[in-house]
Amino acid sequence: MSAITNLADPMDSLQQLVIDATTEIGDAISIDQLDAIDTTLMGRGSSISEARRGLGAIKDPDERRDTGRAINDVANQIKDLVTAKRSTLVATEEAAALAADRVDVTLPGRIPPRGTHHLITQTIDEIVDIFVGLGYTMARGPEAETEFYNFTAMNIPETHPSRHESDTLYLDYGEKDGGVLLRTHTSPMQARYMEQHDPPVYVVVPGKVFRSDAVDSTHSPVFHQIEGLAVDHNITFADLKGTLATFAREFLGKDTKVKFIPHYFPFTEPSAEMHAYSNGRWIELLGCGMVNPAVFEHVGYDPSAVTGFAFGMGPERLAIIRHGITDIHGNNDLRPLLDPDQRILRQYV
Ligand code: YSA
Repeated sequence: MSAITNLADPMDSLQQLVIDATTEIGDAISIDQLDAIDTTLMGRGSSISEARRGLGAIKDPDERRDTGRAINDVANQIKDLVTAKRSTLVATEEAAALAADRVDVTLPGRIPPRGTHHLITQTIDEIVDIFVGLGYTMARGPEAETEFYNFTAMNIPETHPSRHESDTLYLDYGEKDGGVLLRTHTSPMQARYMEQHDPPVYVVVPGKVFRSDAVDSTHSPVFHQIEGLAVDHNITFADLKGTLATFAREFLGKDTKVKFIPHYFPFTEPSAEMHAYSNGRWIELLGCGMVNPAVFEHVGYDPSAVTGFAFGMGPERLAIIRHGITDIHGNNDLRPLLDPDQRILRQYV
């Protein structure tokens, strides 16, 4: 840039300043750069302000006035050039920001991954469907249950070991009906349902249950049961066996071998367990029996007018048999069902 005071003719140097400033301002590529040029051209140490300071040294008043006017003209020209360039740069920078933020509304949307029911839920739904097909309805009950319904109404004596804290998880909700606990089976819903409904009753009740069980290949401390209850006139043990064997063949395949072995439950008499043959061994699927008349009395049914059977099955065990879920040695194992690993779960969508 020319220094006006260094040139012999100040008018020439003002002309040169405009030429140089026009090029410099025209070449600016950002507002920051333009601000810096503006300061150099018009600021305190600039040629323009130096020239203004030098005006006092011009003795001739006409020459001083003409030089002063010429300096002001040049200053105004530079100001106009900076203003024009600034609006061009603002428009360019805005256009660039808009282009960077542009949303392409024609792009295809991102499809969120689709969830599915866990295999245990699928198993429960399928089992309930089979019983609905046999004429049963479905009900649900509370997971936090009273000691009365979980044990007493099911004819389980005060001294029974399953009432101990080593087997049952008690909740700290006061002493109502003997105390509150996490239900250890779905059987309390037998009593709750019969209190609310007159016979005949054909109902299944799926739900979560809790026990102080250690995890192993067939046990989990939190698992599911599906309770079944049929109460009518003249229901016999043959009805129980026929219903449960039909269910097993429907769910596990028509060649499924099942066996009933005697067992003891305080709420059924006689009682049995049904086992299924799978993978070279028998595996217990459910407990069952003819409803004990003492249970009918607890709920206000006349034990001389009705009979019934009941069962409680474990869907986790049914799922591992049905889908061949095993440990690395090939033995049925429910632990993979408790694992949130997507690589396992995705196999059962
Ligand atoms: C029996 C007679 C009836 O008239 C009605 C219901 C019953 C079943 C009884 N309430 C009961 O809970 N029996 S049980 O302790 O043997 O459990 C029933 C089924 O739940 C078992 O056959 C098994 O399939 C499953 N099970 C039990 N403990 C388990 C389990 N599944 C996974 N983890 C556990 N810890």
